[in-house]
Amino acid sequence: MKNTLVCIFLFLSIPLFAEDGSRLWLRYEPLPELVSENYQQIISNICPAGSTETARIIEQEFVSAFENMNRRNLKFSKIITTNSLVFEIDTTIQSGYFIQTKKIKKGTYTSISASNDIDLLYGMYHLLRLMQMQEDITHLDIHEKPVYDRRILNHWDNIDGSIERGYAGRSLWDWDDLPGKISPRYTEYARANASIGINGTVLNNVNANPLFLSKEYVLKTAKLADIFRPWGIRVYLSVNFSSPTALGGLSTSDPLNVEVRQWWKDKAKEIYALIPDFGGFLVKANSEGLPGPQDFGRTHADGANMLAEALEPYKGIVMWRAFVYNATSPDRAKQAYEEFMPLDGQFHKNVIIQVKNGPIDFQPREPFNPLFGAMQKTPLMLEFQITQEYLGFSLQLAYLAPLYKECLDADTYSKGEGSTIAKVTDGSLFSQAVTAIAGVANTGNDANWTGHHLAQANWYCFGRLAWNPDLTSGQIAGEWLKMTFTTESAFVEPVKEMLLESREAVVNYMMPLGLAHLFAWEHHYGPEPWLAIPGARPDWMPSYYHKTDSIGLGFDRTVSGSDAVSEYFPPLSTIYNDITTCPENLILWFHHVHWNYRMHSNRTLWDELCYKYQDGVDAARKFQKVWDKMAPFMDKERFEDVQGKLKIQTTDAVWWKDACLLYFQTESRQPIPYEIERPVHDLKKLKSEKPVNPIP
Ligand code: GCW
Repeated sequence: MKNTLVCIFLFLSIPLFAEDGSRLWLRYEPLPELVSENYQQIISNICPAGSTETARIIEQEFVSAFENMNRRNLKFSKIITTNSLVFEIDTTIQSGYFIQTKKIKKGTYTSISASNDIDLLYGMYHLLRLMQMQEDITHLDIHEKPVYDRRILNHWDNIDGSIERGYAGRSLWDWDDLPGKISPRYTEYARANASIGINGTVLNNVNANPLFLSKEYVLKTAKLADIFRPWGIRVYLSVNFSSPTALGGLSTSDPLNVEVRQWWKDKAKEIYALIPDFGGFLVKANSEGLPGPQDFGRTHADGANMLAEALEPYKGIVMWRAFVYNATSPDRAKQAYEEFMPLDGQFHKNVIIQVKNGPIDFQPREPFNPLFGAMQKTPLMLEFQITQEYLGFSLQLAYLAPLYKECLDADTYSKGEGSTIAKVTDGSLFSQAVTAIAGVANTGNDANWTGHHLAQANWYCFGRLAWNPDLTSGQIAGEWLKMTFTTESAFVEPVKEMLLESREAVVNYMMPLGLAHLFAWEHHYGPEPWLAIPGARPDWMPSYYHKTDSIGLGFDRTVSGSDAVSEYFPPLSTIYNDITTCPENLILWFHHVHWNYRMHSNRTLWDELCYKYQDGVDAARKFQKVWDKMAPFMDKERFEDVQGKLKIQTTDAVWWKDACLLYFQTESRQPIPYEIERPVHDLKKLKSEKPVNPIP
């Protein structure tokens, strides 16, 4: 009874201060008295962590977090005593860290051990996470090590401070002020990443401005590298393939030209003189109008290997993107495979091919890219998109862990059953010198970093899955909610449920059953399934993807169609090829399905489509109701901000449903089932208005 009263008192007495979201999941709010008392018994002093800058960070972070959570000072002790927290360097540990409760004379102490101070930093964040979640830390025996060596954010940030596909303000990097003036956000950024194990950042857009390789900008980059280094974060740069011409004044950028090769070697030398731990280059070449080796009749391998050679003396890597497609291809989904498979085995060992999760482009749902598992003699890395280019920008809730997991857990069957993409890319199925994973960042200079408060969860879950792809979406959502809001289960459980359903809701009201790319082509926010601009690239038009006609809907990628199914290993190729075994959530990706085809529900395709769109809208409405009850658990600011966004989401879900159903109905010529809400939009009007970009 007494405890309950204390809890109630505490709950009521904690002022719900205005929060702008800037503290992310590192808020370290005061803990309930009982929990705190227990923690203070287990940790009452801390032994210095060493003499490096990282050691200082570890001490400062832990002490200040501990003091905030427990309202009690933490003393330093030179010797290990009962209830010490000790950071131990142990060079026999191969990877990761241990957190253990160890015996000493009459008591115990908590030890975090690792072979280097960066892993100690990760261990420290793990312990703080347990405390923020109010977990029991009495008997700890934890060993954690990351699955991927390089866990990297890709920033599509431009030199002028804008961000391609960024929806959370402008770039975090103030290039004009660097290297002289330093924003405090640089350290906060590094800290947030370190707390979730991210250890690399590509600072600039893959549509790269050659100026980033100029001495002036390398100096600016070097400053950021200095700030990030003690947090275990290396910097990388996206490079423009024609830099030797554009920046170096050479007459060609041909990768087999001796002077061009020398130019890159000199450039690498210059970079490493300033940034000794520089990570390497990310390259988008011969894609969407960017220059590349094919401009000179050379291959991707020729281009990548030239850069790899320049970086090799310094242990730098080349992340060469497989995101390629051209306007004349009859099936864009096949192209990366067609261009890259013949090159398998031809890349230098410090090249890794960076492949988007799906064969097209970060759609709400795609099958996995068939290059995974197929390219067995070349290291491959996944590229996920954290920024929600195709999932409602920062205006809509779409928790992306389920999307990432769907891909990581997908079985490629490349070495028999169980050849998941996680295993294909983590080096356990095919030995590879480098393992890595990348996420296109959703951060910007908005106070809350990600525009939508709940989109912070996507940054968080990317980091957590890059560390351990076996974590479940629910586990990660639970951690994030507890740290970012409160551990109250009346909040955590329903909101977790909402997060877990949110990506499927977006799929349903935008592009259910395997549909893709029905977006307004200028900005990818609203629906424009009818779009067909004469003279425009056909593969940028929705009609290229949905192929609707009076017979049915969907892209025939079977053996009698584009034959994209054959890029997958059996039995997947056969499963996808057969309409009766193809998973229904991808049926329109692989088949042109008759409007009256009977789905598993026994509804016709047309009716099922209508129900799916309705499901999406219903889910968005449900999210509003769930959230409306959450006011008592947080500050007014974050509550109302999310409430406002969920309202936009519902309105836009209805817009999507109406636009797509009304448009497809012109081909299906069937009535919308009576259980489905009547459209509130008018097709003619929708078609006559350009969908507005809500975050220009
Ligand atoms: O999805 C498309 C985006 C482009 C992006 C490109 C890519 C950076 O619309 O904005 O360019 O993918 O991944 O290279």
